[in-house]
Amino acid sequence: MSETQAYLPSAAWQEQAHVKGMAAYQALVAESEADYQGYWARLAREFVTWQTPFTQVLNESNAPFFKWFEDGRLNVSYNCLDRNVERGLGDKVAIIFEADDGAVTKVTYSELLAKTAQLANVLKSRGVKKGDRVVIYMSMSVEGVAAMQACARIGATHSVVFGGFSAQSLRDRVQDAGAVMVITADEQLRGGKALPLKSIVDEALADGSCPTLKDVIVYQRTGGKIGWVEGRDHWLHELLAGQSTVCEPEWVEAEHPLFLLYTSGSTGKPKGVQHSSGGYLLHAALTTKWTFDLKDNDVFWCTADIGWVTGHSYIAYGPLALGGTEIVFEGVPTYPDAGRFWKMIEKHKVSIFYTAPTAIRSLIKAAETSEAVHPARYDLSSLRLLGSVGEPINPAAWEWYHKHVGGGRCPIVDTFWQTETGGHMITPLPGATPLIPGSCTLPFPGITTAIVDETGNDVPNGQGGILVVKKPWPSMIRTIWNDPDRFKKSYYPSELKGYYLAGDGAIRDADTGYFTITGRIDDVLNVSGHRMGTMEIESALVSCTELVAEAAVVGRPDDTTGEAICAFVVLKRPRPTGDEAKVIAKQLRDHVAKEIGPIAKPKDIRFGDNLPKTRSGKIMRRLLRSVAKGEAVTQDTSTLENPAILEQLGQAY
Ligand code: 6R9
Repeated sequence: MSETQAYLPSAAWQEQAHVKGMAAYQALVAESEADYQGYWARLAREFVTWQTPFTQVLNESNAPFFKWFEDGRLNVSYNCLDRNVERGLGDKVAIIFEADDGAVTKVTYSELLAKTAQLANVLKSRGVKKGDRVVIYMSMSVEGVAAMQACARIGATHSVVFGGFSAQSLRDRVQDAGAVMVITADEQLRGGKALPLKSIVDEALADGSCPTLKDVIVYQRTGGKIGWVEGRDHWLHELLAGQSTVCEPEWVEAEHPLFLLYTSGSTGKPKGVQHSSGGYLLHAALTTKWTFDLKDNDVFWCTADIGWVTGHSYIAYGPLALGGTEIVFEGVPTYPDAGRFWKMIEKHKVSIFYTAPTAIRSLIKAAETSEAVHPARYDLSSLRLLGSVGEPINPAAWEWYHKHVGGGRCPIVDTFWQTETGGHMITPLPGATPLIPGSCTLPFPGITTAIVDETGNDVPNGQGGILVVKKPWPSMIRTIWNDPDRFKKSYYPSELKGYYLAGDGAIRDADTGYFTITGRIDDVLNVSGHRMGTMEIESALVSCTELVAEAAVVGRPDDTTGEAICAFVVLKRPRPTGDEAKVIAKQLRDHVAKEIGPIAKPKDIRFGDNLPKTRSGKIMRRLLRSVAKGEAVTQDTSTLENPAILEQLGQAY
């Protein structure tokens, strides 16, 4: 990696950006190093409006359960809505909503505030109180964002469940969170199709397995036919009728849980990552300003779904906290054709565009196949900044994005972060950081990422290791809901000197000190930027008890999705081949879709009479990874109990 490959910020960028040039970046880093708490306190006063100012900054007395701004009180929805209206931004467009069919609705800050307040009053009228958990199982919509804001307004803790998750996954989350309410829609529209939401909620709640659940609120999106449980189900529009558009915000402590978001770990069921109100909001707003350089006249578009953390920090909270104008898009990038993103950028004059490498890679493929959906066919001159998130962006995709979408003039911020971190951790700042394709560059000012070995000792630059964060930061995960022990074990293992363990491997360049993420070091896969535990998929497969005896799941590289899921399956019946194997593979995929959701369907399924195991009975996953990649097995197989199995596993269905 040499300096000559770097893309330097233009003079204009260095002059106009919120963080102007490398010297400004370094000054912020120096400020945070000189007085860590003072630095964060300054920003917390600047970015968050407190109803009761905090006097304490960081409380480390019960580490790793850190507390930030503990005695301060605030309301997140006040900060995102009322505050902007009070600043005179009431008539400014907060959300430009584009529906699947292209219909556009614009919502101003005053309107979003009124809608949120009404919705908050609905929640209150159904008895939802501060601290109650509300599950939101919604498509991308203004109502989805307003539902999150409404929870924040009354101090209820939301847990958004991605609309692609199955009834079983939804049930697990409602149960674990002990939710009192589910907010959903009758159906969602994606790619010209109406997909069920309410009927999945019905299935999730059918067997009375969620005793805490009282109400299901249904937003009517399509008017499609749905089932109805009297007493439990309520139409949102009926409950909204007559509700006041004023709702006094509930002032909560800074540490009050704003939301839980379930994400995959290496073992067990998905964990409910618990976030705070004050520290979380600070980092969501701060990173939106510095990383995305959000300005008053920008049109910001983050293409993530509100079911993922990116949709929380960079749709529901960060841009609204700054009074920005943003796009909320209901549909998919390939409908009506793969030019949809470019068409929308042109139509809405999007200036900041934030998406995932997997989307970029699939749009590259589409553009290379059909000239009509090539970005060159659209006027993308409104763009000034591009972003990437979710997985490493390979340099070839980076270069294409830079040249064909950004016209060679837009910096790309490759933002590394996680559900647990709440906001950006390692990222370029567009007016400061020289960019090197494939590297997320340097820590955000105040974030103390480092690379260490298994015992927590720093490794020299140029040598790979384990990515950690040395000091607690305001938007960090507070705990795993219902499982503080798992929180400690997963993120603060005793051998790492009290550092936060991210779960990724990384390397710093010997010359520049730039970070490159080398991928997960645990059994978590990243498929199209979605996190999935191999164990979760294995349990889904073996839960197909009539067919499956044993299953092992590994990842393999995939050109479009980054990683692909590869399942090795032993059936309770003789090993199938040919057409029969295809039929059973489909059955298993459908089963996984039902258990977890379609995103967890294995791309490859390989059948064996057994799995390759050591004499002590351990599945040889390293070997499975080679088989999955289609590589010749060069590893030492001398400890393998049953070498003949390898030949059977050669065929993927
Ligand atoms: C925001 C988000 C987190 C995992 C993370 C890492 C991978 C995210 C990345 C990246 C390389 C980037 N990841 N951004 N890897 N470069 N810019 O994606 O959260 O869904 O929790 O996933 O995604 O492996 O540990 P989440």
